Amino acid sequence: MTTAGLSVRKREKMFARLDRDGDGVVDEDDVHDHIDLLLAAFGIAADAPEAVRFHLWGDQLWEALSRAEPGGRRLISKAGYVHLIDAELVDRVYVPMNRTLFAIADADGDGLVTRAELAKALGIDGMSEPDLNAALQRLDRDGDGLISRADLDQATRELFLSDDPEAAGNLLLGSS
Ligand SMILES: [Ca+2]
Ligand SMILES: [Ca+2]
Ligand SMILES: [Ca+2]
Repeated sequence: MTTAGLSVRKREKMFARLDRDGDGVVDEDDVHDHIDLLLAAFGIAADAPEAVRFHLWGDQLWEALSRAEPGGRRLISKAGYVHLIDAELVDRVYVPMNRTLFAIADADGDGLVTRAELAKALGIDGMSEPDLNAALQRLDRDGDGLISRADLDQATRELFLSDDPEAAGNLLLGSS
């Protein structure tokens, strides 16, 4: 089953998070302020290699979004953001960002994380225990209790692109 417009509503939510100063448009400072907030939430030092990479993805996101805005305005509207997010941009920017969070959680580097590690990495450990268990069961597609990088890649794509209300990727939005 799909719900028409669900992916639009999820993108609007992501836009609201990006608009750090809440003025209804996203500018370059919003993008990098948003990344600083993520880095702080995940305890990544501002001068760590991961932090530098996150800001490079911020630059790419900004470039992709701002180039397409009519009239050369260096501001992104909500409608512009919703329209411009596509599979290519998700794979270029959001999938590698989430892979980096995954790699931080995957301390032994075997490409698998436990549910608890993943919850921490995605900042959804504030969810209630039953919600969290249900969420992670959906992310863990083969049910072995571990989440693979491929599970997370798929969930990241679903977050932006899927209209399925049951898609595991919807969980990455968290409960807020
Ligand atoms: Ca703004
Ligand atoms: Ca591991
Ligand atoms: Ca699994």
